[in-house]
Amino acid sequence: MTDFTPALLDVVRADPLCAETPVAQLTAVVTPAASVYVRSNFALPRLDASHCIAVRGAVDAPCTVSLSDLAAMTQRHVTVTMECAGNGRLGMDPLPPGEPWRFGAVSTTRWSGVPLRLLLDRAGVQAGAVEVVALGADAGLRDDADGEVRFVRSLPLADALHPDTIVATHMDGAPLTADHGAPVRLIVPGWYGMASVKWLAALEVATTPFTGYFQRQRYVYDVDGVIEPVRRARVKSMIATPHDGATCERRVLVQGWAWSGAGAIARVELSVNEAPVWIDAALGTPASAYAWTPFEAELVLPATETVHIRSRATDAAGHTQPERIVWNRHGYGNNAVRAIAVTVRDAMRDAAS
Ligand SMILES: Nc1nc2c(c(=O)[nH]1)N[C@H]1C(S)=C(S)[C@@H](COP(=O)(O)O)O[C@H]1N2
Ligand SMILES: [Mo]
Repeated sequence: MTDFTPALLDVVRADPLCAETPVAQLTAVVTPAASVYVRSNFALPRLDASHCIAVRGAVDAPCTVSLSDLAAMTQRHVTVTMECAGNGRLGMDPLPPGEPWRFGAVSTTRWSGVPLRLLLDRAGVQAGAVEVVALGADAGLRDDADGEVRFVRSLPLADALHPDTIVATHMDGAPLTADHGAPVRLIVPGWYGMASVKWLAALEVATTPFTGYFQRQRYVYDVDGVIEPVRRARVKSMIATPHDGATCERRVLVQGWAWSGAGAIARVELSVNEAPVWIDAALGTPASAYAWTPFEAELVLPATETVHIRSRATDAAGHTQPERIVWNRHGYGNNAVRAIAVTVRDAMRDAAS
């Protein structure tokens, strides 16, 4: 059972719900709440208003935090572009197992809640702590694990203590919906979505690195058995208008978004029909340090019927989107340059004139 409205999402899997943001909804800075992509690994846990978060482990004073405790604390609002690490999996060949996401498992949302740090400070993190383990209330069976697996993820202590890592209760000013983690979830800006644990049930301060299923068996780049954890989002861009498959005039305003978990976007370039020349797009101001950066450029397309347009982003840390993705076993982190195809209106007439 989910509470989604199918018309506002492109469903990849119905139960548990995995659904993409429709391309047409990716033209706004903040994605309309009903169209924010959903990625759930297990059946929805139904939590009510009496839900509390347990704070325990290597802390001086273990405690439980109720929803009214949270409401009484200092609120923080962060606008965050969140992308599923599996976004673009369908662009990998051969297709790895996992949800076959196209390119809409990314959204930008204004989240509100309490800095995780306030909860940790209240409990008193002890010396020797290295990570904070966030436990979701959802669990289920997996083909490659024994017994029930719970959705549990750890964060390095420094990321957990960052003032913009929040325990969120609201999106877009309204209480979280069940699919997005009601009544409370973690939001970890800059990281791929798996770090933002929904239906947050407990926080455990740990003195050794956590090795659970969703830390070591999933959300890892596995390239020929060499394992690298999936953490911050790789630099990426997407063209939002015109959209893939659209018909447009020869003179066309190309607009889109670029983001990176490693910092600000420094440059976005466009190319037409695999031409080796890249054209710089103009960058707009992002809504926050964690929100995607708008870009645009006016292009004059060749008078052929089908034209391919590509975008390539570079972040302030110097990472540029690769031409081709390094294939990995679970199909994560596909940030390769992608071409959209458009049909040029009256290409033949224009060519003749
Ligand atoms: N408890 C729990 N938290 C979770 C998940 C989950 O299955 N269970 N999925 C994660 C993944 S993989 C992503 S991409 C984001 C998606 O958040 P959303 O559904 O609100 O867009 O939630 C993360 N948090
Ligand atoms: Mo994800």
